[in-house]
Formats: sequence, structure tokens, C-alpha cells
Amino acid sequence: MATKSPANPTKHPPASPTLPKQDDGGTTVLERVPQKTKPPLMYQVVMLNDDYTPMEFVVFVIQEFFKKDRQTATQIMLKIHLDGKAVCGVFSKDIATSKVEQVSQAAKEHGHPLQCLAEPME
Ligand code: TYC
Repeated sequence: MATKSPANPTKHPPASPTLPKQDDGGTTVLERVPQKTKPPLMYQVVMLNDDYTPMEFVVFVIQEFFKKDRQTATQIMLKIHLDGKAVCGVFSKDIATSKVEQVSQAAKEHGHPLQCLAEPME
């Protein structure tokens, strides 16, 4: 089936915003306008230490929800245990929020007080 072609198929909008400007010779010059949009903020998911959650459960959670191998997950768990907290991963806001919910849900189901939070990175 034939589809309707656009009124002016060769005219496309410029790749980035431009403003027409008249120079001295009567020629139209297109000047680039600086982009105003910033890239979206990224969020780090920080896990917190507590005195009750078993180390093995924390290693499991880091492997399962942050896709780390066992050795890396163990190193992160030990850093949390020793320093009080550590970053488990960096994500978009939606994904970071979802990771926090998944961890909180798993901790609740197993009766552990494990906590993590999503922090904007500037
Ligand atoms: N401090 C806990 C213990 O000694 C282990 C632990 C590590 C708990 C990391 C939470 O995010 C955590 N059993």
C-alpha cells in the first residue's frame, strides 16, 4: 500500500538549534545555539552496615541485585562492614529506586534490617 509522502521531503530540521542571522553581505548565517539540556542525574545505591544482617545474606543480595561475582560481592560487603557503607552500583534514578526496593523487600522477607539508599551524584 502506498503511503503519503511529506509535503517537503528534502527539508529536515537542523541537527541542533540554530538562529538565522543577517551578516554584512546580506548572506544568512546560521549560528549554533548552546544546548540547554543537561544529562540526567545518576544515582549511586549505597548499602549501610548494621549489627544483625548475616554477612552471607549481604553477599547474596549484592550478587543477585547488583550482578557482581562472588569475590567482588564479598569485597563490597566487607567494605560496608568496616566503613559503615559502600556503593553497590550507579544507575538512572528509576533503576536505582527499583534496586533499593528490591533489596528492602528481600531483607524484609528474610527478617533482616539491611538498608540501602539511592543518592544523587551531582
Ligand atoms: N555487620 C554485619 C555483621 O557483622 C554484616 C553486614 C555487612 C551487615 C554489610 C550489613 O550492609 C551490611 N553480621
